[in-house]
Amino acid sequence: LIVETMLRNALNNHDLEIYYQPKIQAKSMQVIGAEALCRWRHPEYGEIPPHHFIPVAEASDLILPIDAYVLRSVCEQGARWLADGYRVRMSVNVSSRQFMQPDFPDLVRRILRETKMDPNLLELEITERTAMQDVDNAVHVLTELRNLGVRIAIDDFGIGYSSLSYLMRFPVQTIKIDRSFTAGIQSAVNQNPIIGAIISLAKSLNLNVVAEGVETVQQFDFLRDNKCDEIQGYLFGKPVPPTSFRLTSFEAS
Ligand code: G
Ligand code: G
Ligand code: MN
Ligand code: NA
Repeated sequence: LIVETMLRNALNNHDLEIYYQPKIQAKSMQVIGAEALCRWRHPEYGEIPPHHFIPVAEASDLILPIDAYVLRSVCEQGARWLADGYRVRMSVNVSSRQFMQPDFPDLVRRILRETKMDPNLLELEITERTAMQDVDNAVHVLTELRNLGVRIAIDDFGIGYSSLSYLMRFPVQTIKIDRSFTAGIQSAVNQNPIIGAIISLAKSLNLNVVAEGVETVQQFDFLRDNKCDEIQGYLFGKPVPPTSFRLTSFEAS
């Protein structure tokens, strides 16, 4: 309860900061997207990463104004970059609770209108678990969101193995392979067939595939050779404040 009160104050005082982590297109080595990840700037404890406070927020309704604040800030940033000539696809994590709100699509519509953000440049990341909680509802909500022109990514994909047959029902454009699979890649030669299988499944459904948690050149080479479209991870960049975000391309290896 104390943490909740402190977090509520942080939200009111704008002590929640949004960091951006680059997504690199494997083929061109261009930075084509950014995932927004929030940080709590605490006066005493410094930067608190989201896994310490998002679960607390998710256990209360506090996650709703937090997610709304993040969504609005990200759209403002995306519109600003676009005005400066940079088309960056902005990805935002949506909590299960927020996704289940009946007025969530309305909230997204309102924020897009008020920030003048290009809907095609906004991607909402929904975890596989959230999408699977109530499949019929998820199909309905995702369809409404798609009708606004935003993109949908299924985050942390691959851990809930039952979902493959449902994937075809969801109007999504992207899957993000869970970090645990990337961590299992030790060399450019395949030891774990699952990640290759996920990529080919996704490709056969015409989905864009992102691998997250890429930390080594070996992992990058394996993923690029296996036709993974986009790479995200410390190899290319940690989450950074928008002023430090690199908007151009990387040298091919
Ligand atoms: O950076 P870290 O590993 O601590 O992030 C942990 C989790 O916090 C990730 O699963 C990420 O999706 C989540 N997260 C980060 N920022 C946000 C946010 O703004 N809203 C929601 N709902 N989750 C977030
Ligand atoms: O669940 P979600 O995918 O939203 O979580 C993203 C989290 O993964 C963020 O907290 C981010 O800091 C973390 N992350 C991003 N890249 C890497 C990486 O290369 N290695 C590790 N260990 N974590 C990463
Ligand atoms: Mn995510
Ligand atoms: Na993820």
